[in-house]
Amino acid sequence: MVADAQRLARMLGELGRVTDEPGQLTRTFLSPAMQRANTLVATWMNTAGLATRVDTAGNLIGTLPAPVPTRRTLLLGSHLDTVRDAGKFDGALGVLLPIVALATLRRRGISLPYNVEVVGFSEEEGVRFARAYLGSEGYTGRLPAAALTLRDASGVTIKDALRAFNGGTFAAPVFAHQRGDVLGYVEVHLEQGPVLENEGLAVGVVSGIAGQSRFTLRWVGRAGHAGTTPMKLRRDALAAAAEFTLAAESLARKTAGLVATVGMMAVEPGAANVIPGEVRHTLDVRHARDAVRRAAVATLQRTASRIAQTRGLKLTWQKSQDHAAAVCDAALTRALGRSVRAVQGRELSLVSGAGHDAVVLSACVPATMLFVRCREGLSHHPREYVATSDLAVALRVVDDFLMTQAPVSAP
Ligand code: HGY
Ligand code: MN
Ligand code: MN
Repeated sequence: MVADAQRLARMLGELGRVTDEPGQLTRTFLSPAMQRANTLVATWMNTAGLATRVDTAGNLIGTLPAPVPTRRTLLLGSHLDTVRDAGKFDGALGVLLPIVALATLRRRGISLPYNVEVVGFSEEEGVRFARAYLGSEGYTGRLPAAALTLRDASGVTIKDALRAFNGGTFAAPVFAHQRGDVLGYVEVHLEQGPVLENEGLAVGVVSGIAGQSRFTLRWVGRAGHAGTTPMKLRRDALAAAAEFTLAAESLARKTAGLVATVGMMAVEPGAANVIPGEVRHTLDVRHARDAVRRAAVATLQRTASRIAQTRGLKLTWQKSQDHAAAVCDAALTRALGRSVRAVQGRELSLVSGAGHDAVVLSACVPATMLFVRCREGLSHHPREYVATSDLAVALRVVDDFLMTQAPVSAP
């Protein structure tokens, strides 16, 4: 497995150089780099014996049929899009690792008694349209029509982008499988946290994924001269957004398990000597328990309204997504855990604070995840890193799972 892990590391490095922004790794929904990534990964899928296609939502789908025709199918995958200035493991690991595992089985002349489908989802991070999971929602036939009107920074709607990608027309994809035919969905992903490293473990299984709410807030005050406008006469949109950002941070700091982040902020008109008249920013709120997350969102909505009123600004608060916490399928997670114990000797179960495509898949098929240790728990950062020795452990776990633990009949 060491040679396979080294090959996987090289593939991750090569894919990590396919970017929309030279000098850093950025691949966003339906971008030129995303399409080059689909082409590159499709060649690796073909080499492993998978037939490939791209659906109308931009998802790359590789299918390896069982030697004896059957409808039973195991799904593996993750996303091929990235955040801005990303690391090369987030998403890509969960697409490339299964491809290497299947290529290894093929080299050993081993076939599986069920079909395997490996999916590279086109959009999980939600960078371009501030809405995550567009790829897996499309793949599972759950892309909400209401989402298609969301616009990116240049005013292009999701529908426009999908039409352009599909040669002028767009028909949303439908899920290609009957629920009863799918043995399960397994997503391999770096942990993006410090737990495995602290425990001295290479891999762990995931019991659940935190729910997340995302919003775009727009503060409208009045631009003005920075030198001549007295402070008491200002309606400074950036000062209001800053006060809100600190209020969100303070609420999260005093609420156990809650995280709140303002990750993107656009300031208009954006000149040093002009009081900001308009600010648009995102808000991302997460917690393992939906009731806590929803209560926090309600508190922050009240806080934002109070700030806007006090400062004489207009505020609009647009929800771009709301995903309940997901519980991984117990039987599938136990099966994966048996492979972890067989390889690593010890099994650790974690809750994911990060969102994943498994959230969407878990709504329609049994889903679980394998987490892989990452250095310092760092992710969404160019220094994101998974040791090749840990890639080898993860490959051995997936190999064991495919050969011995995967359920050969759907639940
Ligand atoms: O934002 C997240 O939780 C994930 O990395 N998409
Ligand atoms: Mn990810
Ligand atoms: Mn991510």
